[in-house]
Amino acid sequence: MERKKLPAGIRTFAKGRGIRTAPPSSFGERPLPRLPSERHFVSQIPQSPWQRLPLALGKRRMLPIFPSTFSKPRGHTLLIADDGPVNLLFMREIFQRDYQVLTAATGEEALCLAEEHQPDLIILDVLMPGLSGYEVCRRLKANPATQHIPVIFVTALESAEDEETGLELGAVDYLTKPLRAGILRARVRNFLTMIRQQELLQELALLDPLTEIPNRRALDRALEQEWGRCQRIHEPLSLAMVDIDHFKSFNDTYGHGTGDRALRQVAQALVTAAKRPGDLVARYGGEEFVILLPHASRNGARKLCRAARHHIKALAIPHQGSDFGVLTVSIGGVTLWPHRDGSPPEVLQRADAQLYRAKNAGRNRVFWEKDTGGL
Ligand code: GH3
Ligand code: MG
Ligand code: MG
Repeated sequence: MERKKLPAGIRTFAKGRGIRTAPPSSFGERPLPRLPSERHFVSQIPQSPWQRLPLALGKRRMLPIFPSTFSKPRGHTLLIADDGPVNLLFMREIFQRDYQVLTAATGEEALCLAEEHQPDLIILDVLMPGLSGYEVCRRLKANPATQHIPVIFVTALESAEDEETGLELGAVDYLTKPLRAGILRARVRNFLTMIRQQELLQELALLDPLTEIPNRRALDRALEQEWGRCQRIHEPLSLAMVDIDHFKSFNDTYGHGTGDRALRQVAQALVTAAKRPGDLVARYGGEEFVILLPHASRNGARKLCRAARHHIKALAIPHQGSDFGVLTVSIGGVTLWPHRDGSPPEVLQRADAQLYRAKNAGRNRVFWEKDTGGL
């Protein structure tokens, strides 16, 4: 066996803003909109990219790798901040058919709503009492919870210096009033399309194309995150390395196409076994997989891995080069308490050492650290 060198909805109802005396609308000839009901809702679940992977593909043929994450609504949420009630109403009317719209009449309110609801895009007025739009943008960009949200300034300030200031602060666009509704709608739509495409690319970069499960980069990220989480709350973390037995000879006998199909079957069998929220199955390399089981006890994790091994053997994929006549896997695992032992690279190394034992003991078995024999 090749020993590789180890590396390292909510749904809330937010109160609408009071409509105060309207200044003259700066948006041109449209008739003044009627006052809408003073309520609007948002629905958004903030998630890290690797948690959204199954949705990235927009298809259902994959098993839910992260089952808890299938509920993200596909609609976009806009946050519009403007101290002019008529402007707010006007923009809300432009967008409310296509997006969920949140409105804020002050900069402070905009900051709170942005952090709480994680809108996809913020449309920001510059001249507002209290915090100016520039200051709001500066604070949004300084806050890790909101710095990724794109900002478009829509303002009456039309000098080149003002535009430069806005763009320097990190806004993606700077539009001056008066604005045509059609132009504003098109700009926002184009930005949201671009953002979605960027997100998709980022998400695809974390997927293994053959098996459609998370790849090693996704595993490294998840392991760092879960390690930190378990360390903070004094919980155990279990990790297992899985390696297909005699896979070289399988490829030699049945061809690479059949080998690829077998890899997909093994991946799906592992995903089926590890389906608690937070569990992660990743393709680690060639014919090696990793099962990450945060919060899992030693016994629980070992039991799950034994079941997975049985399940893969029961797939009964013929393998004439194996002592068992069918395709099997060897698994090595470890359970650590991150607040007192180890590190992410070490957990991988220690699981790999157990895998090595499983291979040496005859393959098709599970070895856990401190086990005297494998099963
Ligand atoms: P052991 O039981 O000791 O693990 O033996 P092994 O033959 O499985 O291990 P070895 O590391 O010698 O061979 C791994 C094989 O996995 C070699 C390679 O052809 C195959 N492999 C790696 N990636 C892919 C892939 O994407 N598709 C296919 N079909 N085969 C792959
Ligand atoms: Mg291998
Ligand atoms: Mg192998």
